[in-house]
This record gives sequence, C-alpha cells and structure tokens, in this order.
Amino acid sequence: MQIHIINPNTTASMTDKIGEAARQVAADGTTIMATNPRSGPVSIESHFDEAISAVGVAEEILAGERNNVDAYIIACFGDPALDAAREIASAPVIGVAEAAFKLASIVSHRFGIVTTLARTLPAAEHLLQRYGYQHLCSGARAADIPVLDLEELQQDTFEQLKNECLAAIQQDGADSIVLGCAGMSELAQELSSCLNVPVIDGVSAAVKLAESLHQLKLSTSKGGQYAAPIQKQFIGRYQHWSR
Ligand code: 2AL
Repeated sequence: MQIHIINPNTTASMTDKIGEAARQVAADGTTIMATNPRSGPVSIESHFDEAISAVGVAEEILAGERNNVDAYIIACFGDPALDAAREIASAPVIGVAEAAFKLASIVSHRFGIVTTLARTLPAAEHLLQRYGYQHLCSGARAADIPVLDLEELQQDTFEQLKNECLAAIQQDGADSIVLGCAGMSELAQELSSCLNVPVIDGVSAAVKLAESLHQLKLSTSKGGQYAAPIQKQFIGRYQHWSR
C-alpha cells in the first residue's frame, strides 16, 4: 500500500525525519511518501501557524489524489485540517495525535502528553476534549523546546524532554507517554528504554493504523459529515478550486 504522510510545516529536514521514522515501522509492501506544503510556517507552534498550515495540508491532499494513495497521515500534533482532509480525500486520513491517543489508551490506564512549548498546551487539551480522551489523560506538560530545536537535538534538550516525561510519570501518575510533536518521532524508543513505560509516537501509531484500515478495506464514510464539500465558486487565489 502507499501511505502519503503530510508534514504540515515547511521544514524539509523534519519531513525527511518523519518519513524515516514511518519507514522504520512500516510493513513489507508499504511505501511511505512524505511531503510538506510549499508555503507556510517552518514550524507549527500557534493557532495562527496552524490556520495557515491547514491550506497547505489541503493542497497536499489534493495533489495526493492524483497518486493512488491508500492512506494519508497528517503529521503534526495539532492534527490540522483533519476534518477537511477527510472531506476531500478518497482514502482514509489519520491525525498523529488521534492515533497516539488511541494506542496509548490500549497500553496504559492513564497517558501523559509531553509537548514542545507551553503555549501549545491548550491545543493539546482541546484535542483531548475533541477526541474524548480527557478521562484517560493524566495531564499535558511542555518541555519548553521550540519545534525546530528538535532538528539538531542537543543532549541537554533530550534531557529536558526526558525530565518532563519523568515528571509526568512520577508527579501526574502517567503510565505511558504520548509525544506531542511529530519532530520527536525518532526519540520514542530511546525514551521508552530510559523511562520503562510505553512512549507513543503518533507517526508510528498512525502508520500501523493506516495499514490496519487498508487491510480491513475500511475507508472514510462519505455518507455524512465527510461527504465531499459542496461545489462552489472560489474567488481570488483559490479560484482554481471552483467547481
Ligand atoms: C508540532 C508538530 O508536531 N509539528 C510542528 O511543527 N509543531 N507540534 C507542537 N506541539 O509543537
């Protein structure tokens, strides 16, 4: 099967890293294509960044529709444009936060979220509410690491992340950790060995869910909320989307 992973930010090195993390867990016969929008923020750390990135995600999905994609993954922890993507994609679309919460809820009683900057914590709480996981989450913590610092990870930054995970376990009662940024994918296994609890990276979780959906021949229901958008005129820079 072919999985198209969309990194909603425009940092190509992060896109490559996400693609590599996905290939590490993909089954034989699964092809991973990782792309990012041509325009938009280099990292997503605010509601504004997320709003701008949503258009980029939609553009990547529409491009993917020409490539026989079997599943899409939106690889940013805010799951930007997830509902819109489900409307316009013919294949299933999985958000990494959603995927991580699902797997964490199976392997632990309470999971903790450890994310990047404190200002993204309300977004993490909003995701928990949206997907209905508040009661399974021991809390969200920020390691105070800007997203792009994960690209050239220094030992002290890794220690900061590990210490916040430890606090989630020891102070908040988490018995697994969900990593709150797609740029943390490659750290999940090392953190898990250090912490002795499951550490769930949403990119890997989403790849395995995508493979399951494909094997079970399950795709997005087009009968209701995720029906294709109503055809209409678009004005200005989006006029090529007029139908
Ligand atoms: C993210 C993420 O996953 N990608 C990005 O640019 N920002 N998440 C976050 N909490 O900062």
